[in-house]
Amino acid sequence: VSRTSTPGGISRLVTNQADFDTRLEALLAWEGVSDAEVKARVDAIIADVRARGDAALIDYSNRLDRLQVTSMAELTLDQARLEQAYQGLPAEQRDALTAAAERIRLYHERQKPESWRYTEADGSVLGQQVAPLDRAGIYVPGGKATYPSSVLMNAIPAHVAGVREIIMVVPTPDGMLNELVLAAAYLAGVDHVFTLGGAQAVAALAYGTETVPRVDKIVGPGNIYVATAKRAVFGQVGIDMIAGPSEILVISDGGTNPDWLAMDLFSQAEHDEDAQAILVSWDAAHLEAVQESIDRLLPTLEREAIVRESLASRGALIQCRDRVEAIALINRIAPEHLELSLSNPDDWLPDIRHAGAIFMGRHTAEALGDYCAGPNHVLPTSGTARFSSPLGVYDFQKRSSIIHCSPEGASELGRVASILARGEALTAHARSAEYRIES
Ligand code: HSO
Ligand code: ZN
Repeated sequence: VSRTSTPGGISRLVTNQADFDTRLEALLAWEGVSDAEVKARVDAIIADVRARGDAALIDYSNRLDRLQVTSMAELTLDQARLEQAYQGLPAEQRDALTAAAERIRLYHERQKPESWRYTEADGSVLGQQVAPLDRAGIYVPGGKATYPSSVLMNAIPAHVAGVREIIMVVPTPDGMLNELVLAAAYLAGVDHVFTLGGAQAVAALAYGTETVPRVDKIVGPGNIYVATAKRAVFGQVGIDMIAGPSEILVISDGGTNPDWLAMDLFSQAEHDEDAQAILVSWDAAHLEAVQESIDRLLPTLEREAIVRESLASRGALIQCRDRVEAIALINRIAPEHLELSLSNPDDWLPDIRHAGAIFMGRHTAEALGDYCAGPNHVLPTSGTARFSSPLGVYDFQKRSSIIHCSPEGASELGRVASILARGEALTAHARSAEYRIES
């Protein structure tokens, strides 16, 4: 696979090139790392936490996060501590966090599904009852990948869903604790926080210990150990998804300021070296202008090295023929974030089948959605938008079917069930149904 290197290092592709498909596939390819050695270590940690409970959590926290604790009390934060973090923030940060939380809450309130039922002519009632999970566990990464915004995005839908108890775990490597993360937990309605991380935190949430309550579902991002542990406990508990690197696909009609577009690409690329930023346009001169903006603005970035690596390894400026080709690319890539930097984004919507979140028009920078527009920023990555959706209230609820037969309804259904049951040679089923048949 040849790559046209430019000063920005970003690949330049044209859809009519003979090797376009091969090059695009190479850029999109992403293998979720699954390492046998990591798996073995994670399995051992999970088994140890199941066997020794709190004692194992204390040992791992001391060993892996370099702490010196002797009790679970030292790994537990109460509501007063969360509130203190919130009150202690500079007013500007407190206000911004509160405003974001409020908007996220309002958006997610709209997602609340209704229970429903209907009554048949014979008086039988059928329906669906929606109920929240009893307990949800939220994993928050420590260190440099700690995002207070992600605390809001994971906890608020759980809270809106009506989850009875929300438990957050966050590692404190070398005792480092992020006040914004605690403040976000306070605003989002988190009930308990344990300063635990890694596979041991996931194991504690999945199986419970003397101190950590067992949850029903674990959500939230994490490193390879956390991801591997979530995979391992799936089935014992529910999990959200195993997220890949962040991605953005921008479609531009040529009318947006190229500096804006370059910065939109950077905003995803700066997440990490594996993040993917792609821009597609049919306007060749415009693509040159964006390239010029990239080259000029790159040296001004705080995270220049990460952005350069991300753009060089997985980024692309793609020149396509027209709108039809652009739409085909969108649906093929199924991006986590899609920016439609166009004058008529509404006209495009009906043709877009796969995208985690769609940012419409020139002013809707993806960064606005990452923090405070309202919709969730936990989105399907690596093409999984083909079959999954943003994290939402529905992820913290489940449904029970409701069936209430009237005597007439049971009599009618009894006949049908009896025939089918005898066809399956399940005669107790048949007789149970037949008892309800009125003669
Ligand atoms: N873009 C990330 C979310 C995020 N951005 C958090 C900044 N902070 C999700 O794809
Ligand atoms: Zn982001």
